[in-house]
Order: sequence, then structure tokens, then C-alpha cells
Amino acid sequence: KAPSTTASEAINKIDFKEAVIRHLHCTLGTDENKANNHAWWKATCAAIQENVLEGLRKTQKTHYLNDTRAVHYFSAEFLMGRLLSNNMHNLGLFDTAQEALKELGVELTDIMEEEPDMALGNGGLGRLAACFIDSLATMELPAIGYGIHYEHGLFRQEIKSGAQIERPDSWRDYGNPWEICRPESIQEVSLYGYVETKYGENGRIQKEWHPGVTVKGVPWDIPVVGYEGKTVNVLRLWQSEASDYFNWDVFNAGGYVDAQRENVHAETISKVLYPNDETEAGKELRLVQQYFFCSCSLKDIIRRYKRAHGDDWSRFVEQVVIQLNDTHPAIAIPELMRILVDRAELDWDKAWNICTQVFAYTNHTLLPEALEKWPARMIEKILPRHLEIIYEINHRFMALVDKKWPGDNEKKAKLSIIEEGNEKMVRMGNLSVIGSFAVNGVAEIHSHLVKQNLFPEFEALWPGKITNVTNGITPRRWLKACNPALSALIDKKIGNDWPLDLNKLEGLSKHAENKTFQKQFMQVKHANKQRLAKEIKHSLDIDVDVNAIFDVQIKRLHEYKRQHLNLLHIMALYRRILENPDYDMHPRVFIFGAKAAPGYRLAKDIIYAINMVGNKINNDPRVKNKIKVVFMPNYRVSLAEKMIPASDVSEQISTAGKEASGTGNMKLALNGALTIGTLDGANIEIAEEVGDDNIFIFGLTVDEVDALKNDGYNPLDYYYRDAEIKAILDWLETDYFTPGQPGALVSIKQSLLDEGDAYMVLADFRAYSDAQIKVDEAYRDKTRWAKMAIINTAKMGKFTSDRSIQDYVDKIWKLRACEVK
Ligand code: 26Q
Repeated sequence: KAPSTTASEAINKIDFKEAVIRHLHCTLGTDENKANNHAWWKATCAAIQENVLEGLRKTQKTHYLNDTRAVHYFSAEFLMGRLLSNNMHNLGLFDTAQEALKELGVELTDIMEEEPDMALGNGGLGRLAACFIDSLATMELPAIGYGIHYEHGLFRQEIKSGAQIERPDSWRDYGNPWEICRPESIQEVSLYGYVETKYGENGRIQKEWHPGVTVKGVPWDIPVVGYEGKTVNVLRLWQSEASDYFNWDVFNAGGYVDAQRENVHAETISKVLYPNDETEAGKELRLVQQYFFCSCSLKDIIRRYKRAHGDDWSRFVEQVVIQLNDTHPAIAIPELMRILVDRAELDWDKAWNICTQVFAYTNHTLLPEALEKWPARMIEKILPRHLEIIYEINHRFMALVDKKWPGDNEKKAKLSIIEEGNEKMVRMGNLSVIGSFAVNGVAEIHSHLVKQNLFPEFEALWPGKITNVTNGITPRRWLKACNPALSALIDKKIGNDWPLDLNKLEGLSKHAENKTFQKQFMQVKHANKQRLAKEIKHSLDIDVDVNAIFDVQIKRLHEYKRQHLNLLHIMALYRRILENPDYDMHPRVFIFGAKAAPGYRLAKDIIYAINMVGNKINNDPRVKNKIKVVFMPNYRVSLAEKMIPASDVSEQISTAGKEASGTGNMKLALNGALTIGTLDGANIEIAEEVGDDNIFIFGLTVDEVDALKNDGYNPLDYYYRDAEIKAILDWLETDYFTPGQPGALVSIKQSLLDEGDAYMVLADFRAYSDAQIKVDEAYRDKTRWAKMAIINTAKMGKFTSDRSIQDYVDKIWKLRACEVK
């Protein structure tokens, strides 16, 4: 009989066991007999980290010696999730570790559950940043992620009597085994104060900012391991601390204790991640956060550049490209100008030339309420010199606009960084476009709409500057690590190099009609569903039928994403069953995961409604378990990793034109879920890949949404003309789902009827319901469904984040890979 492990693996296993035990003893001060799962987890991380750090040292040395050009990914959010499983997979140590621990009597999958998620992001944008740095390391591209070391990540969600409660997230309470503090690279950041105008000896006007406050930025490095472990890049996150010395100029000059100083304590800056999703908040601390990490990061980049090139700025743009993840880091543009003009004493044009060759900007939204604007007065108070610089940038830009469109004040008003009005506002989107050499949207249709609707004047002024880079997801985390059974099946069928070349999955297509393969594929799905069913039973005490369709909608809660459209359809099914006990449908489990921004009333009402309607349906014997509704609390990366492999149906039902891309749609399809969705964001490109027969597309298109809006959309038309819609909405007004509390769910009805149904839920309802009937029919045909599911997995090659990164490299970054030996 062949040995189960090769000789080198056996040695690795012994070494690994030795390392884990050593860390139990020497790092954690415990031993094999006393250690609990948490200690085993930490010791295992420490053993893995030894390998990670070796790769990090080699990578940094190689990049330094080769003086490589690098991309600097600026993002207020990095939604990393858990790192142990990912790092083990990328180092090729997963099996070794699993076997080693087994021999020590420890189950790896159990101890992995000890790791808290690094939830330093809200949703799609933050997770995209995490997938991108995984791909950058995998593709051996010199890159560094820059962000904020939040003490508290996105709030933990609890559900009490159906309603969302927010609790603080404390991911570092028991220490983070992956991060390394780098006190040698601390930076100082200034805030508040005033600007003094001086006249230099050559008559040149000099501006000197006398800050009111100085704070320290302490960098924490998280190693980012590429697949196969060659390149290890870093994610550098800044933590704020009180400075050792204050700048007392304001006090001395004004003779009074500046009130601002009380406003922002140094330590508060990196205390908590703002939980807003797609709504602009305008909070002072948020702007301070943005400036804080941008300023630290720029100084860090410049320090590294100067180490190699001294004061010669001429090669800066060859070495440095900075990608702005939405407008959250846009303040980096005037900050770099300040450093170049006020500190390095470059003349304006030279400085501006550098700036506009360094920055590139990714747009993630078209929603007007989500476009960042800051009151000029607020910027003036926090960053007085930066406001002057913004005005100067704008002044010169307006002159350029006047050259192109002489005397056209309408054009100027639209293109200006400053929005005039009751309160002057600084438009961060306009600043980002003007200060960058490239602008991109995140899916074809989104980029098209950025050009056509959001920035048409910029498109006319600078044709070609706005481009598309369709989003992607890392297949290492979102297939290999989260779905080991499917990965093993795929390995067996087409070989194991697909994680690096996802187009290889296409090789599964030719087996899509093979009965044996179909059976194996669906057996994996079934086993994943059993695991999720257990989790549902454990956390919510709801029994779900594993033979039912697992229909999943997981994403932040927002009206445009239309979780309430899903809910209205569930109510329709319920009503049909009550009216006709023999109503013919395959049993279905509707599973939701969603956090609502704490201040978003209607979003919270929708969560409450899902829970109350679900509770009623789940406990109504007349339903005979044909429908179950499950709201999984505290949706997060590690929960997504359990839900996605167990999904049959992927709900991607945003109003056309509103979802920039979506990335959950890609993760679900990759794991063999079929999409029911609108022609929005990346759904369109998914449909192109899988073909119309393998996706359930419904609803208004972008053009039809626009046309209906222009014709004067009236939701009451749908209410009065569709008896089912009327019955459901009226139902919400009763106390049927909220006994003793009539009207508790009425805000949903109001938003749809009285407030105009801005997201056209009622207009799409019937088409959605019809599409759901098609889903039901398809599922009943086992062979057909298996084939469709396989084709979905097979056709997802395009959506690897490696492809997205290659697009950025080719179109924008002009980077070269650097092999690390
Ligand atoms: C704004 C102001 C104040 C505080 C917070 C914010 C804030 C924070 C996060 C605004 C927006 C976000 C996140 C946006 C986001 O996740 N957008 C999503 O980005 C994905 C990646 O490109 C897309 O796939 C989604 O379509 C898009 O909604």
C-alpha cells in the first residue's frame, strides 16, 4: 500500500508539529494538555507566521534591490475576514497543518473558528480591496495596501425580537497574531490651525501652515501571502496616537485655548469604522480619518522614495502609482500638492504634473446621495491650507474649461470642484477626476453610465480618461478555501492549476451533461447544504429541509438592492399557499444575510419585516414547510464562506442602473448557484458568460427604468391593477405578522406607495414572480439544474480578481511583476 504522505511532507508535518508545540510553550506559556482551542489557534497562526515572515523578508529585499515601481492601493476599508485558512492555502501548508494537528488530537476546522474576522470594511468596496491585494501578491506585483487600523471594525449585529441591534466589534481584544507594529516608521500628521502668508526673498509668496494639533500615525503591517507563497506584500494600517509634543503655535499666536483641540482626541481618529453604506454622512471625524491615513501613507511613500533617490523628484512618477478606492482617499491629492509645493518647494506646475501622473481613481457608485461632498467650511477648519490648494486647483481648471467652452457658465458649474449654494461644498468626485490620470468604473454598464450620466462633461473634455475595469474575486478564498469538496472534485476532473488560471474551469463544460459528474457535483452541494442547515439549526433553532431550494440574498441592506422585493414575493407565495393548500411549488428556504446602517430607518424596518414575516411563515402548519425564511444574523466574510458553497439560487435583484457591479453575484455563481437577477452591474457580464439559458434574467433594463421615470412612474398603477400586489401591501398594514402591533410594518408600504417607490419595486414585481416560477420549474428537473450549475462554475473564469488586476496593470498602472526567489 502506498504511503499517504511523501517523505518531504512527513518531515514538514513533523516540523510543523514541533513549531506549534514550541509556540504553545514559548509564545503562549501553556502546554498540550492545558491548551484550549483559542491557544491552539494562536500557536498554529504563529507557526504559519514563521513561513509568512520569511517570505516577507525575501520580498522586501528583492523589491528594494530591484528598485521596483509599485502600486499603492489607498482604501479606507480592507475587509480581510479570517487569515489562517487563507495563509495556509496560499503557502500550500493546509494539508500538512491539518494532519499535524490531527496527530496532536486537534481538529483544524474547529480551531479556525476561533479567529475573529478582520471586519475593517462595510461590504463590497472593502472586500474588493482585500481580493485585489491577494491577486497582487499572487501575480508577484510590487504593491502595498494603505488603510486605517480601526480599533473597532464594522459593528456586530444581533437580532432581538426581530430587530437589529448594533454591538461593538472588538477584533483585537485577545491579540492579532498576524500584525506587526513598526514604531520605526511612525509618521506625524497635522490638523487645524491657520495659514500664514509670507513673502520670500525672491518676492515669491510662501504659505506656512501653523497646525493646531499634531497626532502620531503608528503603522501595523499585515503580511499578504500570494498563492504558492512566493511574493508576500504588506497591508499597512495606520493607528492614531497622541503625539509626544503638541504644536502650540495656535495657542501662542491667538492667546486662547483653541476649541477645535477638544473636538478630536488623537486616539479617537482610528477608533471606529463608519458603518455607512452608500450614504454620505458629512461627519467631521470621518474627514479627519481620511486625511489621517492619506497623509501618513504619502509620507511613508516619500520616505521610501527618498531613501533610493534623495531629493530628485524626477523619477517619482516612474516609481509610484496610487489607486484611490472611491473618493474616500481623495484628500491625498491636495496633500501631495501641499508636500510638493510648500515643503519640497517645487513650483505649482511641476507639482501638478507629478500629481496628475501618480493618482488614478475608481468610482463605485452613481447614487447621488453617496457621492462625497464636504462643506468648504469644514475643510477650512480642519485643513486650512488644503482648502486653499483645492481652490487653486479649481481656479486653474476653470481656466482650462473656459478655453474649451468659452463663456459657458453652465459647463463650469457642473465641472467645478466647488458646488455653490447655501453652503459651499467640495465635490470629492470632481477633485478625483481632475487630479487623476485615469478614472474607472467597476463593470461595463457602470463605466458606461459614469461616462454618460455622472461625468459626461469630463468625458467630453478628456475622452479616453474614463475606462472600465470589471471587478473580480479571488478564487483562492472564494472557491478553493471555502469549498474544499468542490475544489477537490474540480482538481480531479481538470487538474489543480485553476486557482492561478481560472479560465481553466471552462474544462468542466464538457462534463456538464455527464450523469456521473452531475451527481458528484450535486452531492457536494448537498453536503454543503447539510452543513449550513446545521448552522441554521444551531444559531436560530430553525429546521430546514436540505432537499429544498436554498435561495440566498446576502449583501448590505439597501432599498436599491431590493431585499423587500424578495420579501414581497415570499409573502405572495405564502398567500398563494393559504388560498390554495395544494399550491404547487418545490420547497424553498429563503436565506438572508444583511446589515443595515444604524441610521437607515427603512433598512432596519425591512430587517424587522423579514424576521416577523419569517417567524409567522416558519410556524404556520398550513405552509407544510414549503417555505422557510431564515435571517442569518451578523453577516460577514466568515459567514459568507459558509453560505455561498451551500446556495442554489443567488438573488441579484437591484434596480437596473443602481448596483455598480456586485461581487457576491460572482462568488455565488462560481460555487454553482444560479442567478435570478436584473440586467444590472456585473450580472450583465455574468449572463454573457453563462448564456441566457443558464441564468434567470428579469425586469426593467436601464433604458426602461429611465423611460418609465420620464413618463411619470406611478406605483399606484401597479397597486390597483395587480390584485396580488394590493393584497400583499395591505397585509403589511394589519397586525397579522406583528400581533398586537398593527402598522409596525407600514413604512415599507409607505415607501412604495406614498413616497413614490424610487427603486421601482412594484414595477418589477410581476416579472420577478414569473422568473421565480421559472426557477422552480428548472429545479424540479434535476438533470437540467445540475447542468446549469456546472456551467455556471465553468464559465466564471473572467471574474477572477487576477483578471481585474491584469486589466489595471495594462490600462492604468503599467507595472511589471518582480520574481521573488
Ligand atoms: C461614505 C461616507 C461616510 C461614511 C462611509 C461612507 C461609505 C462607506 C462605504 C460609502 C460607501 C461605502 C461602500 C460602498 C460600496 O461597497 N460599494 C460597492 O462597491 C463594490 C465594489 O466595487 C461594488 O461591487 C458594489 O456594486 C458597490 O455598491
